Amino acid sequence: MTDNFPQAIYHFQLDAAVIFSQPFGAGHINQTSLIVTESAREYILQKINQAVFRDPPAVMKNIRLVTDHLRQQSPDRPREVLTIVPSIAGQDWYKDEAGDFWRVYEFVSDSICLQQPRDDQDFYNSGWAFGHFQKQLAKFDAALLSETIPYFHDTPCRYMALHQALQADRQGRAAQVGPELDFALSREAGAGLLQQLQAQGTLPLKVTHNDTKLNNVLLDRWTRNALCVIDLDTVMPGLLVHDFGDSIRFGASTAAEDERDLTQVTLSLARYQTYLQGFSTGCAEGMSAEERYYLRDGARLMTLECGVRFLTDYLNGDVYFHTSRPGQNLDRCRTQFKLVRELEAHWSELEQLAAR
Ligand code: ADP
Ligand code: GN1
Ligand code: MG
Repeated sequence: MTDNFPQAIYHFQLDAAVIFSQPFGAGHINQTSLIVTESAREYILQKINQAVFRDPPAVMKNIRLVTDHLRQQSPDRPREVLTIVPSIAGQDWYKDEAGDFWRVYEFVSDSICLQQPRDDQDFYNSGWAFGHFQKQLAKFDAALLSETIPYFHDTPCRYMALHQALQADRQGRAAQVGPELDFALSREAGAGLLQQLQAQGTLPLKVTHNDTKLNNVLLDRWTRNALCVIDLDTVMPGLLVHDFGDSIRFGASTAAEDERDLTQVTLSLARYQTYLQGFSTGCAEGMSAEERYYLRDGARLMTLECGVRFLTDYLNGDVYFHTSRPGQNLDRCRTQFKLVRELEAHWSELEQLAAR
């Protein structure tokens, strides 16, 4: 007998029979469902997006290694580390007949996931969580990790993809994006700064999260303290300033990532400062003076890069990021470019904040 639940769930070692399932969360990449069993235990079932992650077993191996390492550091606090639920066959994933890869995590109990911070404290706590995450991984051997998405935060490579999309113009949309394209091209020359700083040894490669959006950290429902860093698909060698910057582009904006009214989209300096404090405290002594100095470049370039990626996906026909309405990727691109302008307008203030 079949039911309406995703059938892949029957291939995992749950504690009891499934009684409920529904699509869940606001992630742009994987297909996520909440699953509830008759003992009222909750799980997260995900179909891994194979257009994005070409080698799902390698992704899961990274996550297994990283979560094992994190758990060793806080063995008595299970809610603070993502827990993989094994398949019936004892693996960290299940591959169905169609070739799709699925995984299950325990739902982190009494947690909340935010699309925008309610107040400064929420954002401070998320910054602390991502800073602490880097600190906890400081001694992890990066050579053990597969690069799940090559050149993920290589901004010049993202520009190459934009040029290719423009050239191909598969959807005939290039004519609609003149101002956005002009903006992107006007910033292309300096887009490789972080790669240069890495190559010359000023910024060291570390094990970083690489996708530090506010909705990739869970807070405790009651205390609102940082609880658990999730979405570990892109944990790879990267730069500390990437992780700082990606959080800023999402959480220090005064509007949603896909806001259409750009007058609503501004940079909150208070939020920037609060995140900086939380992140620095979480990293503890793990942030060098050079990394601190280039935090604002991380914020600017991660925002620019994300705008370029949204624009590229719009030109390609919305094939990478999930969308729920036409034009959403172009709207997302516009908010990112507005935020780049905002960051540039406050450039010297951002340096002063970091110097404090
Ligand atoms: P995506 O890669 O598509 O962003 P995520 O792994 O970030 O997928 O999951 C999407 C959403 O599902 C998260 O933003 C969060 O709301 C929720 N989520 C994922 N894992 C858990 C978990 N273990 N416990 C509670 N909620 C979770
Ligand atoms: C995606 O998976 P999610 O929704 O947490 C993307 C990030 C982007 C972000 C933009 C693997 O993050 O790189 O910054 O959307 N993840 C991947 O919101 O590409
Ligand atoms: Mg996510």
